[in-house]
Amino acid sequence: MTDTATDYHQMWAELGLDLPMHDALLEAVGGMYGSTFMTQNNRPAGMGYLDFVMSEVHGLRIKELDDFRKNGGKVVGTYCLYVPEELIRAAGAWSVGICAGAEWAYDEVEQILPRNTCALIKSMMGFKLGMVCPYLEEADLLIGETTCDGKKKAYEELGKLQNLHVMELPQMKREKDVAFWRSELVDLIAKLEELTGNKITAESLSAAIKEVNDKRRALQRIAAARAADPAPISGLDALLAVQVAFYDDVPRFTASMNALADELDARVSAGAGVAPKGAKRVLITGTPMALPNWKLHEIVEKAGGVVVGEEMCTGSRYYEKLVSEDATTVDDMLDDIAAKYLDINCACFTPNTGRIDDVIRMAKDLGADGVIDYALNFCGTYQIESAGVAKAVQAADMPVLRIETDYSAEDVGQLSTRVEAFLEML
Ligand code: BJ8
Repeated sequence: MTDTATDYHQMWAELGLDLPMHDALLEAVGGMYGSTFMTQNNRPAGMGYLDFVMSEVHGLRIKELDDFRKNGGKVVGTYCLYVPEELIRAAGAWSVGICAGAEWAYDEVEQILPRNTCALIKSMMGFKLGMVCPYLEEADLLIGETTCDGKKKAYEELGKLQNLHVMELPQMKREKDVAFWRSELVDLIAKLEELTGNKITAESLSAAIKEVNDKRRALQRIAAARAADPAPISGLDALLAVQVAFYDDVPRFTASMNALADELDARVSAGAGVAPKGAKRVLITGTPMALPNWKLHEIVEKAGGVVVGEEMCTGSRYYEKLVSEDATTVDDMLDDIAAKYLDINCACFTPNTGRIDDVIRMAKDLGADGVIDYALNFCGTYQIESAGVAKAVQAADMPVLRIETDYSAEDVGQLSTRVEAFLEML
């Protein structure tokens, strides 16, 4: 994946990576990227930016983090949408979402975690145990959260290997839960100020809120363009944009995504798209697709469908809602951040009817012909919600396909057959 002109092995060695294994990972992901993304037709020129970012995902970006840290900066790694990147940036640190989207070192992982743990958690542990993730090794602090039981318990193990702070996330959304969550934000601020030596001020927090909102606004523009028929961008490319949003430089990424959105708007006006007008349009809802998990989108789009939206953490849950920009004091900004983040509709919450409302609204707004509900095996929260989601989608007169899978390629043939039959039926 990395530009062959620059050799980063010295940097990776200094980070303590397992070099032969890391080379194997880069080769595998590079091959997947080539066959999945570079074979698509009529991609927007603006995707060149994301192709470049991906080609340097363990190279130039890690060098930037490395240089930042050598100049006294701190890097904070996160695994979940509930961790507010605004606070991390306001403390002068850089936030990176740690990838957990590929099978790695499962033999070692299964000595610690049960075999029947979801792929995302296994991957999170596997990248650490296998010493193949430079983002993890650049992180001065990891932030975990008490979402599902699997993640919560896995953080106990990860915390033995790396500096880790766990935020306690309530699992209901009553007023007292919002107040409790706000108190967790106050604790996080103390932790970040201790780590960076910087005080979070009204000025730094307001600037961070604005910057992160701008990033989300750019992604909203891309999402809105996908309502057009023909779709101006593939689901694969739109998914990639959100995946990259978690770790790229914020202002640079925002500018590039706004340029991409301009191009998509022009395509929509010209009636140009990546799939023929009338191609079957699918909304996907469910568990997040961390890098480099592109499996389901690839299956749908290779079968002739087009994914027009993702109701998931690597999708609308990430960019749909913004933190208010009206507050002028840190206290008021914290109220706004607590409210915005607790408004994310994750299946870890009970009840979580807001997610179903989101799915129906998005499917209608985006002109979806059908919905695919996607859950990782052993993810109890999303698996249990699946029946309710399916019922609500059918009640809204839309077909639904329920899929449970993992990160392996073993079921690709079987899934392709099911997806093809689903698209034919739409
Ligand atoms: S806000 S979806 S990123 S918790 S897939 S680890 S839920 S067993 S990832 Fe998630 Fe935050 Fe929610 Fe989003 Fe557990 Fe399920 Fe695994 Fe999951």
